[in-house]
Amino acid sequence: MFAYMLDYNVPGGKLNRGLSVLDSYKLLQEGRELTENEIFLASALGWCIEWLQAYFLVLDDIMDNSHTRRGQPCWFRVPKVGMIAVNDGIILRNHIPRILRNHFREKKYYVDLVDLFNEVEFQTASGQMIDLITTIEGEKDLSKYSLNLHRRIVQYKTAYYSFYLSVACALLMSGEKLENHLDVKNILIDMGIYFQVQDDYLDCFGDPKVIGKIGTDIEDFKCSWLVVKALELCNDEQKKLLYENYGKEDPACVAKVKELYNELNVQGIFEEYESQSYEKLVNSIEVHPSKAVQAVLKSFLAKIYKREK
Ligand code: DMA
Ligand code: MG
Ligand code: MG
Ligand code: MG
Repeated sequence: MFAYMLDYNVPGGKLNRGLSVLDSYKLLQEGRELTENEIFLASALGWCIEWLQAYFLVLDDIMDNSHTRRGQPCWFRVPKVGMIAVNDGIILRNHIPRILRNHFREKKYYVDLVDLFNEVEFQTASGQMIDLITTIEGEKDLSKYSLNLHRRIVQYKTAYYSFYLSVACALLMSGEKLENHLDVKNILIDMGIYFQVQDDYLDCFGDPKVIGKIGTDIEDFKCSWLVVKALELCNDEQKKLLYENYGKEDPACVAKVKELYNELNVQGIFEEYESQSYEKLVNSIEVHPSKAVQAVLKSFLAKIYKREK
């Protein structure tokens, strides 16, 4: 049962986050041939991030009342699992310090590594908290939704663990101190925000067969980038329609919201946002003094630009 739970929840994603530790470490070593042990350690850290991700996703799907993930039913939807998924999430999470202790206990950067994972987990959980409390029944209020609030949510719930964490792991392995790399961190946070805007877009406009999940943001009254943009663009009549239909389970209400997104050409606005963000990110990467760091950031950006999954 244990192995089944792991096989169901840990693999099956794109592994972008995990693989980026090894990729980034390689680039930071500027072409030096890595030893087998270095490859092993970078891979172990990559897997820690994938376990962290599995833990967040198992719980996120319960909280978001989602249906599918990575092309299969969400773990809590598996009949014999149900709310045992909560404990499975905790078990997935508990493996991170165990992996770290097993393989990194003797390293100079061990404490920094443990600290990093703890801090990033706290940031993510805080982001999830803001994401969730904006949707509390009886307190739903679209007038609170703004680009500012959206930014705060996605910076915390997504950017730290999805972008900063991999590169921070590679920096620690390279003997660097994280406080000397705040500029890198800021660029990665911006990249993470862009990535979550894509996720919001794909929730509504992506192909479930490709992204492996069925969107629930409209039903869940999420502070999605799409609804924030729609609120910016709509007239009074369209606003009334949004207020009446956003956050309802009824498929007819969801369809009306999607229709309005099309009317307002939110897709076109997204495409504009996508190319503008790309340009801004490239510019901020290119002013970085280190070519190796530039290569790390560019390889990360190339993985996500115009992604469809
Ligand atoms: C993802 O937010 C954040 C975490 C920490 C999993 P989300 O609910 O938009 O993700 P997804 O669309 O994958 O359910
Ligand atoms: Mg979700
Ligand atoms: Mg969520
Ligand atoms: Mg989403």
